[in-house]
Amino acid sequence: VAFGETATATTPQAKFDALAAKGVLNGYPDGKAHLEKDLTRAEFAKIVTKLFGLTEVTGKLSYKDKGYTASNWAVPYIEAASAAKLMQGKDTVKGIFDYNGKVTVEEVAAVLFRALKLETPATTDNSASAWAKGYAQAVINAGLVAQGTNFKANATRSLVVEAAYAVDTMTKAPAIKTVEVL
Ligand code: 6LA
Repeated sequence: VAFGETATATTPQAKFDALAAKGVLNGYPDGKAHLEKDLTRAEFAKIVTKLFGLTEVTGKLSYKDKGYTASNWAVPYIEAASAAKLMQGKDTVKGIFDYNGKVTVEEVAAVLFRALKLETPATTDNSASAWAKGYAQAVINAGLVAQGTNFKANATRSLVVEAAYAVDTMTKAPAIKTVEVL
């Protein structure tokens, strides 16, 4: 890597390592990334908090799920993502977040759409549910998730790592400076 350049990770494992070094993700106690595993909505809220530099929120319990108490490790992250309006839960009428449920690709798309303030595309061509079609298309168009992805499926750690790495690269890219030549 030449002076002034940043190494670009190309494999999911290298991207995981780069994000782990920044504290966005943690490996498992066995020291492995387990990129093949699914992740829960609680785990995803933690990644969202770290990736977008949100402030953890304590002393607030916005949801009514069983076990959603002050001693639940995920609460500060879920509250942070909710306060930032990046997550709102599965059922706003009943106040259910579903923190133990697996996060789906379309839910990941919804969060990235909101966080990055992506544009709603005029047309869509993807496998997402009706509520998420626009979000899915926006992340496809932004190059964050591949077009052929099953958006209704659970998101693997590998998919989340790839998308998070792309977001981190996008948002941390240095601004191009224009130099006036006299
Ligand atoms: C209440 C609602 O309409 N929820 C939508 C959608 O907004 C939710 O997005 C996230 C990312 C969330 O905000 O928690 O995941 C769950 C989604 O549930 C959807 O309704 C089925």
